[in-house]
Amino acid sequence: MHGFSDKIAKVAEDNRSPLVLALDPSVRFAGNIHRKTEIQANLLIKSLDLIEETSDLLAAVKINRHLILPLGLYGGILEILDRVKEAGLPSIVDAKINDIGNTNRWIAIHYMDAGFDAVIANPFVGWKGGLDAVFEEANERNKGVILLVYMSHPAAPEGYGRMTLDEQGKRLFYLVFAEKALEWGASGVVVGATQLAILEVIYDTLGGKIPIFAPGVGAQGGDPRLAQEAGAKYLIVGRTIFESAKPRETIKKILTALK
Ligand code: BMP
Repeated sequence: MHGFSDKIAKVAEDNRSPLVLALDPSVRFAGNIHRKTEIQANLLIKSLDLIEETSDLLAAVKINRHLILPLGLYGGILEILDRVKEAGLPSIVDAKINDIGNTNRWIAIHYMDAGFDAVIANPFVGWKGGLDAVFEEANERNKGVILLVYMSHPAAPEGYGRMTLDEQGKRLFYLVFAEKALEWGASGVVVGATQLAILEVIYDTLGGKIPIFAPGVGAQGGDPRLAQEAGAKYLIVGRTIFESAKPRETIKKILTALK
């Protein structure tokens, strides 16, 4: 078990919530895209307020490039990470690490040393000279690595859903990736909440040993309860909460629907 896995499991239990809040507004919501300082201020204030307002209803917070690019890792993101930590929540950086080892290592070091508890990486690049560097840096710091196994968007079958031919014969990429997650000691896998049959198959392959994080709830059409029933342990929700006029009520509605 990694520090991250224990931490998120405990917070989810204490707060009775499987929700991972993704601080991801749509472009329109963030403000006038031509006024960068206005966008930066909006995103920072909204994110800090949202964490303060909803932290007792969450299992974790996930940050993606919606915030990292405009606010800067060692700028506004540090402020947000401080707020996340003060609230006692674990943090996940969704950088979908996807490069050669040396580049991956730098990406992992920066994010982890900035304070993130877990990183998301793409298993398509493989182990040797690829994700081995990410797992090394994470293990050294007792941080988590979460692997993309099947994405939530409509084109996911073009990549994650393709057949591959290896020494074990013809197999689906997402099943190979689920096995890699077990082999490499990942702290979690991402499987779209929009893909219920695939969620179930991946859950069976993992045998409950690694938690499934399911994005795609709400804005992308995924149903939280069905995703949970199919095997998702954590539900990642972005725009539905971020853009809600009453985020606490929106979260409570989702949580009630899960019971
Ligand atoms: P939203 O709830 O607003 O659709 O946001 C979902 C979040 O999860 C986004 O950060 C997106 O990049 C991420 N995500 C996803 O939607 N599907 C995947 O398969 C993998 C993801 O990381």
